[in-house]
Amino acid sequence: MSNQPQRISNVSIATMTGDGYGLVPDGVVDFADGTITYVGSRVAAPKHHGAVFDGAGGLLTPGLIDCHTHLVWAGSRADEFSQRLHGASYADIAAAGGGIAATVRATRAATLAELIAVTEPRLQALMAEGVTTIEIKSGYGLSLSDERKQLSAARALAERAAVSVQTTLLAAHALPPEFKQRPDDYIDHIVQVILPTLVAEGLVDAVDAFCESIGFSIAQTEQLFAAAKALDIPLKLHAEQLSNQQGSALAARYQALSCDHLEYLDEAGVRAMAASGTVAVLLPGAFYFLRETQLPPLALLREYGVPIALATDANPGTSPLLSLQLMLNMGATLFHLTPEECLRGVTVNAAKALGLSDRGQLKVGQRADICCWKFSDAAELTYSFSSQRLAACWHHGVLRQ
Ligand code: DI6
Ligand code: FE
Repeated sequence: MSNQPQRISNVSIATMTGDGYGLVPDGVVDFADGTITYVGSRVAAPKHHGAVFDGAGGLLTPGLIDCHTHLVWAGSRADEFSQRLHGASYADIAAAGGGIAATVRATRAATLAELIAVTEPRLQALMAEGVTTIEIKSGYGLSLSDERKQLSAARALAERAAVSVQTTLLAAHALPPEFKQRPDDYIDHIVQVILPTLVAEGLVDAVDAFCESIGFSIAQTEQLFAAAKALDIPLKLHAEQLSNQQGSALAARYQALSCDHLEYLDEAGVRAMAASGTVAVLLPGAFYFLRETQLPPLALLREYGVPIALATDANPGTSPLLSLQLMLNMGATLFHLTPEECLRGVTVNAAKALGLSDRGQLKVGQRADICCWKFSDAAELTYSFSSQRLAACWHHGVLRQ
């Protein structure tokens, strides 16, 4: 955080307040101590004596927020990808010990230092495109010590890089080999041991689960949610990705921050999410990589006014993609979101999906997480993607190098 008052001038500003971009042409943003003190037109700006950054006619947006990632993993699943393209089925691969289980083995075998080392370049790739806040889930450890290792790696990365990290405990991602065919016992173990221990260690900002026919049932998810709620930990849910399990209605009942994926969400689920203010996090990278054909119910989400966010879902199995800008593009091309909806999905609504009210918009009092782009038309952000288009980026008021 820099104490010197700073100004960015000669820019258009997508404040992301109101319904669309909330555009301010020929604008100025001032900030001090990491907090925005003025956003508005240049002519109405207060006198300023500190440094001025010339935005060269570009666009300012809030720093981008990737609100759903599984960024910390070891190993690669490129071999499985190749096997599938040579004709092996997902079931063949799973039967041979592949899939999530393969990533769990590799992640368990890695040391904390190794996990940090393999994750750092992934984080840098996202940051190079303007990400200033990222959510990182566990879920490839599936034991107390290995879930701790994943979350600790995420926290350590936040210390080393100019980015804010929110950690989510996703111990209920898959069944570990120790609990083969005993999912209820594993949920008991999460509720009695993994969750309270890691919460006490301060490693858990939110709790998530994979509620799916091939994941955990509604009853198991609810048991976990009740335990997390009792500890005052916010909830998120992987819901209705491959089938409709009514996970979103359960999540809404527990006032979850977000439900994520949602290709198979129905109207009752949309209505429940609208009533609880739960954000719909859409993940076009997984949709694309799995060659999914069922589209999330965009018209219903709009009709009921459910806030929509977009994220990378970065993970080795279903979304091995490290570009949030690509997700903006896919949000439009694959899900038919407007460019305004796409940008809201990685700023104001992504902040909401993480329960963060201090970022995601450019307005007085918000954190000075700011991207300055080399173009002035906000639609460019959805139209194309590249790390070369970011002119400058401030994280908590500090210009990132
Ligand atoms: N949904 C997914 O698509 C990923 N996890 C989840 O809950 C899959 C993760 C993997 O295959 O490694
Ligand atoms: Fe995911």
